[in-house]
Amino acid sequence: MTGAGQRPHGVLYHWGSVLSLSERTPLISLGEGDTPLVRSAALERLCGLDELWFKLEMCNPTGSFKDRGMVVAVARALEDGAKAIMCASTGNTSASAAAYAAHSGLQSFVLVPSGRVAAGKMAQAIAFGTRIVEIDGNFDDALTAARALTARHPVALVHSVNPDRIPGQKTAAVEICDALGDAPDMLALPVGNAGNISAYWKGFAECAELGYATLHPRMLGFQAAGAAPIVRGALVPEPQTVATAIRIGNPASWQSALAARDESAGLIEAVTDDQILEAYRLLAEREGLFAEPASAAGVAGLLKLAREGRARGGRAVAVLTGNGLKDPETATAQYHPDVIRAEATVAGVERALGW
Ligand code: AN7
Repeated sequence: MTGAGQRPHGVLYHWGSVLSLSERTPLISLGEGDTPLVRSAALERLCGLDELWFKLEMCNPTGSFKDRGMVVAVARALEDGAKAIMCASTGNTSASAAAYAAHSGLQSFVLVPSGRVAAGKMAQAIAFGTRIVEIDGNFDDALTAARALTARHPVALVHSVNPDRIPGQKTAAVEICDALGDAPDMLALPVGNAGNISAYWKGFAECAELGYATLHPRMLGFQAAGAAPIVRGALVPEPQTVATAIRIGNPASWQSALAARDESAGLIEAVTDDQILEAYRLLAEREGLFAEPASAAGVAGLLKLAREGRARGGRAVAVLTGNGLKDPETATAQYHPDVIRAEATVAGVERALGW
């Protein structure tokens, strides 16, 4: 028991058996993992699927899937006696690193591309008291700097190149098999640095080995068209997309993403910003799910496959990787809300509504 009437929780506690922790690993937690899997209300049919489920990774404590891997990386850093951690980030990794550092009494440093991080993510980093360094360049430049800096200074690198992050993130695949009673036929998700697609594939493969699942899902990864190095097979020096979380031109886990795609008979394709924003609006308006633009890329991909006559039914899970609240500018730019003013009386509101 961790306290009066409270059961222990979190990824390290629940999934220690699949994470090969040591006896000295501190079981820190902000309540990450164990996120809901909810059935689609409307998009299932539009996507030409028999079943579509959403894995709500936006329900993690800092609002993205990054918490699953970060809790493991930070616990390991603590175990190794680290006093400070560093990462490069398009925003969500930095919010997560900053939160777990604050929780654990570690100093943290985040390198972010200047002017390209969504406002909510910056607000989180500021609130958690991390040292923010805005790099005069893009995410790929920030990651190069973070790798070199952590090799020279006594600071632990908690980016997705950290070997503890992917095992932490794979726990979401185990949860999906647990909730559905088997693996789904397909898993759709956005691809940026390509760590998550690699993590899910590892998780599903282990589920099959351990007898939790009979199926190996096809991994369906989607990059933004302006930031699609894996699709093009070449680095993208100046990646551009409204989905700033996946504005990445040189993914760290490129090779393992290709392996996940090929071993699963899956695909990694591109979706345009218009397709991403259409899926973003449909998720909110038709499902009641407010996910950030990058998260909508996976759903945009499923819609694209259906429109191109490439959907073949079956059961799919789409991972909603981050919360829409993180990027209020994109939300407000999408809509022209018809807000009416009214006097603060019943009659005034009736008049304004035309009742
Ligand atoms: C919401 O935070 O790379 O393919 O630095 O924030 O595993 O990189 C974020 C990536 C998808 C892509 N959805 O996942 C970072 C960062 C959201 C994200 C991705 C990210 P990966």
